[in-house]
Amino acid sequence: FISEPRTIAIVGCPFSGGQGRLGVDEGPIHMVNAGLVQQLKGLGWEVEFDGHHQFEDISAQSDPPIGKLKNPRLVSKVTEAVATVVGGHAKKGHLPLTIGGDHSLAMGTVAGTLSKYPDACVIWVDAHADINTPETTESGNIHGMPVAFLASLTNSSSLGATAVGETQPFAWLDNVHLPPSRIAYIGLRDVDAGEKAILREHNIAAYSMHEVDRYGIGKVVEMAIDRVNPGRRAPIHLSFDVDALDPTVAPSTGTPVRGGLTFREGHYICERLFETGLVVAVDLMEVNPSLEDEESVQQTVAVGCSLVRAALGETLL
Ligand code: NNH
Ligand code: MN
Ligand code: MN
Ligand code: MN
Repeated sequence: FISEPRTIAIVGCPFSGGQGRLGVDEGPIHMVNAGLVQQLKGLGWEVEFDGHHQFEDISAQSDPPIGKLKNPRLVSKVTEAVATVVGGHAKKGHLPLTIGGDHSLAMGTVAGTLSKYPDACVIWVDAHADINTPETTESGNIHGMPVAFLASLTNSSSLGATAVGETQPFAWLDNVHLPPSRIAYIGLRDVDAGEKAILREHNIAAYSMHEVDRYGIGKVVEMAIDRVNPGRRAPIHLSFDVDALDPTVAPSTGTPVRGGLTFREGHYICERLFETGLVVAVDLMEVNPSLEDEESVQQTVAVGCSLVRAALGETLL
């Protein structure tokens, strides 16, 4: 049984180093400026927000690729810091709400959640599986890899050699382990060939848009919870990539994929997870206010805020 947090700690993460498109670092700033703090207070929460997280800067010259991985030192440093911050809030009994920024940040958020709740499970809502390894990645973008690191499908030694005396990027994650049996995906529709093999090999619960069409979102959410949380007692970390939504609903994101979740399907997932009383941490990632026109940006920011509210208790009645 989880004693219900009464305080939300907003962790704003203006970070874009896990992928190549500038602007996604502006996502959390826009969401907070849209009134997120007041909106959550309006739901009855205490809200802590001490400004956006300031990340250490590592210049591109001092962070050349390792193998195919881009910005490995930067992403490792930033996500390690996020793990400490998120873990700290969770340990105080607060509910960390992390606003990205790109989805590589979830290496930090999920690690932080596990530091307080070792038996937590993760519901990953995304068009993409984000489970590439340094071997399978085609893009080299680390936002396509967080689940592989969290689930120990890869580790820092598989990156290959770094300079003598340098700490191996992602070594801090080597002792973090989210069992593959405690990950469920909803909304997938753009999964790389290597990722499909990994999902199959590890028998990971994955509900793509095909399953959403076939069973309906209501059934899919129950199936997802039952797979990762059969007794319905374990804490749930919700990691929501806004690109899970259809691009007509959330256009301002770096890798939109058509055929996504409707506005209601996205919100239903959040509402239903909140109803379980088991949600201990929420991520809302990949809102990029520099993409598409002003109306699209405003629409995407607004839908990001409303998904967060749904995950934190807003009801229709
Ligand atoms: N699978 C691709 C990659 O590894 C795309 C990942 N893009 C995302 N993930 N937006 O959520 O680069
Ligand atoms: Mn706190
Ligand atoms: Mn993602
Ligand atoms: Mn995605």
